[in-house]
Amino acid sequence: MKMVTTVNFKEELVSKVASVDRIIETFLPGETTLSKDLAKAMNYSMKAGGKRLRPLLMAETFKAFYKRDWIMSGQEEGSVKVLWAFMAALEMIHTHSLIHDDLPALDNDSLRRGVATTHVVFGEDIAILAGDALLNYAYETAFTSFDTENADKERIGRALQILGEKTGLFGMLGGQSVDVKNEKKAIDYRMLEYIYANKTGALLEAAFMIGATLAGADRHEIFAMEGIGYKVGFAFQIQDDILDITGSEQELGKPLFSDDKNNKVTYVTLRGMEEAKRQVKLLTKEAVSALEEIAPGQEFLLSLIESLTGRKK
Ligand code: GRG
Repeated sequence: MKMVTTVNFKEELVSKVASVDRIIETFLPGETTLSKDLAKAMNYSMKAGGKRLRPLLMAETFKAFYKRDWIMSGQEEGSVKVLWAFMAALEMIHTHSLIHDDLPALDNDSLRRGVATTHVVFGEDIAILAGDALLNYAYETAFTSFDTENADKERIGRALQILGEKTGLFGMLGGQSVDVKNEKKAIDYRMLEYIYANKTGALLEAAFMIGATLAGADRHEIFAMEGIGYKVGFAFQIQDDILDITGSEQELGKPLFSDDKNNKVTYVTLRGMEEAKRQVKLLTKEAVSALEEIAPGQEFLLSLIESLTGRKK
């Protein structure tokens, strides 16, 4: 595959992730009032880091269609403020899913983002509530964008619709339910594809689609970005399967062999390690070509997508 790596990709990535961290931090709930213990549990996992991939993809897609330079340079335009709220909201939804995914009733993991999982630190009861509260707070956060001066309310409405659909029954939660119901069963490729497209792919699709929507992209462009999100999401989950076997616990920040422990059929168990690696590269190549066609000249975004094939965490 031809790598389109930008000259200082790694430095740029570090600096952009730091910007995303700062943006997210401004939307986190204060740890005040009698419910401060819940807020602490919500903030614990949000502040533990993570790659911030979804908000970063959203911001870069926004930039591609907004046709202005990097949008974290102190510009205070309404559209940018709205984008920030949606970046934080998507990361909250993603973090909610991780808190719940780690619970004893689901994967029962005790390490996430390099630190003890929320239920280990705060107890199972508060971890359940923290996941619920983060999911709700995500929408509270996204709704605040209606208060932004000169905001385009129609775009906000459409972005909310995407956020809701991609999170719920016909997105991440639906996919996760099929995954959970079929643990320890010999599922076929069709079902595996459904699970991956939804439990992992849907939020990545949302990142690309919302970024494009808030920047004023048309329906055709948003549809194309959904397709790119599908491919990136599928490749991302296959790489997750690979890393669950070949990765390092320290780099991943979560335990290895989680799939084996839970008797899960994965792309690797179904098609083999070599085919899994080949498929990650193929899907990435297709996503990159589609992006070059619909939004030419997005070097950082292309490099970011390509970097996921070799990710170790
Ligand atoms: C509501 C009971 C209940 C459960 C919900 C929806 C859900 C649990 C879980 C979603 C499924 C899930 C965790 C899918 C895996 C997707 C994935 C590979 C997550 C890891 O994402 P990264 O690598 O994580 O981007 P960081 O920590 O870097 O943000």
